[in-house]
Amino acid sequence: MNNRGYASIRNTQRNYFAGRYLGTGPEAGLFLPDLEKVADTYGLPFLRISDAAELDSGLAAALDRQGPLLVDVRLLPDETLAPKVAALPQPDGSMLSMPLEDMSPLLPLEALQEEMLVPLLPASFTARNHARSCSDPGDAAPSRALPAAAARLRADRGA
Ligand SMILES: Cc1ncc(C[n+]2csc(CCOP(=O)(O)OP(=O)(O)O)c2C)c(N)n1
Repeated sequence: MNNRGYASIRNTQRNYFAGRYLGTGPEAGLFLPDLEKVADTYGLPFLRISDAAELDSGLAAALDRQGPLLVDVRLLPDETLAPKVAALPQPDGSMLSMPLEDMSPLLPLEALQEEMLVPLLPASFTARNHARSCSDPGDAAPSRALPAAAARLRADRGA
């Protein structure tokens, strides 16, 4: 899976360090070998899947093959990773580490509480207080799409 470097580090540097990239990929001094040449060096057959439209046929061709095959699946280098456990910048400059059950984009507090069997941890409340008072909440913003998704999930479960 080839996102030209380290997408999660790129994501962190984009979100927390205003896109000042270091060591994330070719854009920031990280050398990445040409995988076709790597395959050739080891005498391996090689296949590149360049975008989603090629995924089905590419994977089918790869799985049809006997023996080793190096498959270079190209991903979007800047894809936003979600849901994920985020550390949320606070107004005082500190970072708030979120509990595993409370991933970003954040659900509305009530939706999260409804899903949980045990009480929420203090960070879940702190994060939402910050999101309300912050003019550019970034990662901390509760998604508008997610309350509807949570409602559909509950309806599917018959809850
Ligand atoms: C043992 C260890 N070392 C370093 C890290 C820091 N780290 C987090 S994500 C990451 C890059 C992962 O790259 P890759 O597996 O290519 O996944 P991508 O981020 O590109 O999706 C690193 C080095 C870590 N989580 N664990």
